[in-house]
Amino acid sequence: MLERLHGIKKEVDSKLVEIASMAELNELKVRILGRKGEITGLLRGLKDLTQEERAEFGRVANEVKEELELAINNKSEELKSRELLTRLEQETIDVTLPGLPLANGGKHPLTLVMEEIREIFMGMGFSVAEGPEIESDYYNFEALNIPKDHPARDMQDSFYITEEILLRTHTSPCQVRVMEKMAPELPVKIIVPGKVYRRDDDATHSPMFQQVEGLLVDRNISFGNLKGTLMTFARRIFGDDLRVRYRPSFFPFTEPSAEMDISCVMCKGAGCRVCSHTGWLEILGAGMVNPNVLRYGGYDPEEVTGFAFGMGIERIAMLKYGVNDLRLFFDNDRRFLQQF
Ligand code: 2NM
Repeated sequence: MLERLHGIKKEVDSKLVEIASMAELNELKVRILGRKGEITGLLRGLKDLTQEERAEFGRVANEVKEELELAINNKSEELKSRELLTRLEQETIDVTLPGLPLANGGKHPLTLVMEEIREIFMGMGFSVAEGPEIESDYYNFEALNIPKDHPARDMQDSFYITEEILLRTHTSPCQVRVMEKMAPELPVKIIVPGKVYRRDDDATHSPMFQQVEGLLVDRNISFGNLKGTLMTFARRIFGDDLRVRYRPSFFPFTEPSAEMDISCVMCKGAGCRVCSHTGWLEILGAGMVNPNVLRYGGYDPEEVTGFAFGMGIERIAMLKYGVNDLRLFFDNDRRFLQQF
């Protein structure tokens, strides 16, 4: 039996020299070391041996088996690395082939409109100011002449963090902050773009939306300055041929207050679905800064006056691009976004 064992070892050693493929190697491995292989077969003969012979044979058989396993594994590694080398030598890569195209990203339509509005007001000498989205009750309401019992302060309308802290419902608090910082320097001539938060959620209202508010404080600022500035803005963003009109309105932070309409961008004022057959579209609110707000900002309303305005970016973008559903801006469907 020992002889037979050494015979197997010799046979395997010589086979291993010749073998040139993994398939052949696996075949050999199964034939010698497999469950029904030659080694197993030999071990079955153990029962016919004496105690000592059995011990001796078992020891040698295990040794040989380990040697064979090692030799076969080494051969396997050798074959694998040879296969890899062959592939590396034969395969060629054409480095002149064009690469895979990378899709270009683009700006969101609301970003495009925001940038355009900023450019227009910067062109008229306004600076851009930004401030926190988490505000105190004082800056968001108190300093803007919105009294404690005003409905805008209702928990139903705003996102409160504590009784004194909330997500800003407009960007005006930042305008008070800028006035405080600058007073008594003149003029204050800023726009404040940014996100604001209100507890609204339907086809025309999102709980988060973007605003641009503007403020001009100086000596002798009149409603005429407001009209000129805002008409210039409207014509630059929607077209030179449009008309504007002002309707009286109310805001706690301005007096008098007004809404500005533009002639309908779809039908040029003839009347259509978009303008509910009125020929006019409301695009922003504005007014002369309430004396109380000027005082909160650190200015003397006997010395200076100011105008302020505010607009929703989503609404401007819908009118400019003819988008009929606000939610398209927030769905992030690329088929929509790729059109801008
Ligand atoms: C609007 C309409 C009218 C406004 C007022 C102020 C401030 F801080 F000066 F008092 N900022 N923005 C204002 C005025 C905003 O949004 C429809």
